[in-house]
Amino acid sequence: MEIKEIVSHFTTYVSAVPYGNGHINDTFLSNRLIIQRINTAVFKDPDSLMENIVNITDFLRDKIIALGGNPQRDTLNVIKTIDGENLYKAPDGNCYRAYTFVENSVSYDAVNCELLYKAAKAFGRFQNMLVDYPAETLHETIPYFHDTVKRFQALVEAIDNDVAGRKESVLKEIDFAMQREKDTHIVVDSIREGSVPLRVTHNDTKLNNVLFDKDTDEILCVIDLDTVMPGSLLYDFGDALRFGGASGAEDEKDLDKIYFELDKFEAFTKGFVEEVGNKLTKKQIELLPFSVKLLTYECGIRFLTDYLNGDTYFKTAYADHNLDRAHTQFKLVYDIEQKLEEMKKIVAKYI
Ligand code: ADP
Ligand code: GN1
Ligand code: MG
Repeated sequence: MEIKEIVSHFTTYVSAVPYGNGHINDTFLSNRLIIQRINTAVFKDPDSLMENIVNITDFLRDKIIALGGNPQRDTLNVIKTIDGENLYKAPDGNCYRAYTFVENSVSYDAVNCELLYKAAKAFGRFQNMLVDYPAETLHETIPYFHDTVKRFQALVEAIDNDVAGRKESVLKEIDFAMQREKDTHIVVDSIREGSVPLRVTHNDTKLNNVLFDKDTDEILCVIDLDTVMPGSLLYDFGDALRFGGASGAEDEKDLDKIYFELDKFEAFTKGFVEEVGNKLTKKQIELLPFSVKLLTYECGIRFLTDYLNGDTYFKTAYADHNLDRAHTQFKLVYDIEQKLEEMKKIVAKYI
């Protein structure tokens, strides 16, 4: 399908350029709109997904206006098709949506402590603004998204099926994952018991899902709302530090360059606790450092599973891309394990 044709369902076509570097959707910028092909292999019910996003952004817009903010920059804004639909469904089955382009904004793939502190505040405020959102009206866009027990089962299935014939080449990585199976139950069980409450959370708090002002680095908004669903604050905290606390890129090949940085952990913890600290239960506080290890492990086993399945989920640029990503995540897990005691002390400093 021609991009020109797609754009014309939302606005006048001028030109279109690929934009950003997410692993899931295809993003274009055209005539001051962000146009995205929704990855329907990942999000199987795009209508429900868009219903979530329209409702969430409407809710956020009302709050931002009430607080005297700028709703054009402080939240995403969905642009409907010229026929008034949330999505353009192309004859070839692909689904597209549009947002207004947040002008003069930037998202970062590598961050310093100052930006991390700000990003933590952005995710914390996002969480606070949604605290009274009617969670029961949200569709679960990816069921069991952060259910580590189910993620582990998916890995076991991928190992058993070995569809891409890659199992023999990753026995060490499989062993690393297997040794930590007992960790997979901890947060899931705490949610079931009620010591960790279910909230509306973002669930994909990678740092490049926050937009900053290009000139001042002031926080603008949290984006990539596809996975906003009931979850745990621990998921948002852990996933943000999985990415933000790493010393290098998610696909760095030189593992000597990959370790977990405690100053980044401290910067993010400070910002997050300043915003949501008063909402944390005793159990959540206890599990904050562990959540970073868990979410990093979860992402690592997801990359490894996708590698074994023949790279069907995450976008990859070369044959071993998912394996390189799994390696950085496992290296980080190992390093976090050495630093957990230090991390607990840092949490105690801010609670
Ligand atoms: P993915 O799910 O593939 O990660 P995102 O929704 O995060 O897709 O978008 C990819 C990138 O596009 C973001 O990291 C950001 O840089 C940019 N982006 C997305 N939406 C906007 C927007 N409304 N205004 C400006 N930039 C945006
Ligand atoms: C994906 O969409 P993006 O690139 O922000 C993934 C996250 C992973 C991340 C790893 C819907 O995030 O869960 O943590 O890649 N999103 C989805 O980089 O699976
Ligand atoms: Mg993204």
